[in-house]
Amino acid sequence: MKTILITGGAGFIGSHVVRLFVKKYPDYRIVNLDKLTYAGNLANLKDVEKYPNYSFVKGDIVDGDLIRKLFEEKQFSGVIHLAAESHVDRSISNPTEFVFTNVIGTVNLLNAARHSWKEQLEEKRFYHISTDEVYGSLGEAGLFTEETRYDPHSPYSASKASSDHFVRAYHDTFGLPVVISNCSNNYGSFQFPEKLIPLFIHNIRNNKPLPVYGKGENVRDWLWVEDHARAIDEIFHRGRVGQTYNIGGHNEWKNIDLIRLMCRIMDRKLNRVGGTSEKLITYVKDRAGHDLRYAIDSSKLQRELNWTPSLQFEEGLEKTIDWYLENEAWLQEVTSGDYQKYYEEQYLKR
Ligand code: NAD
Ligand code: TDX
Repeated sequence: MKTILITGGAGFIGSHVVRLFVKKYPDYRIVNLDKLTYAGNLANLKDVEKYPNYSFVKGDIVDGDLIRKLFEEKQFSGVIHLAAESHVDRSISNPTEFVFTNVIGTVNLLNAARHSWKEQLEEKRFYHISTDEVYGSLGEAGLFTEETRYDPHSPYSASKASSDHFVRAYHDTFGLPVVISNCSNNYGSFQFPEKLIPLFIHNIRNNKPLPVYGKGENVRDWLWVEDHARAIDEIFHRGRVGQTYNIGGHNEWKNIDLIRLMCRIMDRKLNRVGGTSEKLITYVKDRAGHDLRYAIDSSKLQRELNWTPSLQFEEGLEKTIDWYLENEAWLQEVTSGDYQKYYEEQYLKR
């Protein structure tokens, strides 16, 4: 029986990965290690928490002793590392936290894996989940490939780029069996409402302003979170050691076009007169260092592992909006307390 460590499993993408693995692999023991920051919520995993192959450990990946002991105790044969500080705007207000979790936390996990995995390395795997933001920003044309030079601009992407370099260095220097993937923007259920799509659903629902950064002309490539989780499953099991795989939705949207589409769908779902929600659009000061465009070439993943996105964006967006409208209690819970303070600092000062 394999024991797999999933870090950050109480967060947005992590909870989808934990759910997929717990249900699909009853003969794996899945250990979810999460600090439960503002972004981690065990309510995201209610449907799998009683499964006999699932367990949760509350802990901080920055705590090297805890990580070392956990590896000794559990004898993991695989790691899927998602724990991170993940929001660009927070990295602009507080960069240091991103260095601790994203860089030092990752190095702690690499050290523990390296010391614990002395033999049968071909049966071990350290899978690091990263982002397309490490490649920087594209102009009007072109796509990020696995060969694109790293050029991070925000403290968030700089910290993720640094962690990617450490993961590759542990492969090259110590022979650690690693694999990395860099994914585009995810959307779907359980995403914390500080990111564009859930924040704007929440604000439209509550007739609050929709703060569009700059002119709304930045482009993002959106991927259904369950398609990302499926790609992670494929890469964890069949990706080649030492390799990087880009994951993307072939689904580029200018922010303002996406926001207008969301407004139209929400008007329909909330029985509002057409055009009502668009009136909430408010142009605010641009994000510092705001990358213009991200778009991913995921042909390597398609060619080698036969993965393709499963959902059309319009369908996925409708499903996502329905989920947030039906899960108002979840939204209320995560937008109270700590988050509320951050929300005020972030938006009410603009
Ligand atoms: P998230 O912010 O929703 O979740 C992060 C999780 O990590 C939370 O549960 C949090 O409690 C936990 N965590 C944070 N610091 C920790 C620490 N020090 N120790 C242990 N746990 C800690 O993030 P997400 O959007 O689900 O992203 C998951 C991963 O995927 C991240 O590594 C992110 O860089 C990457 N990624 C995200 C996207 C996206 O669109 N959201 C796209 C590509 C890559
Ligand atoms: O209030 C807003 N107004 C706005 O115009 C917010 C929150 C965002 N935006 C813009 C900024 C971006 O151009 O929308 C776009 C998407 O913003 P985010 O949801 O913050 O995502 P992004 O900065 O693109 O980063 C995301 O994708 C890559 C995730 O947060 C990262 O974790 C992931 O690595």
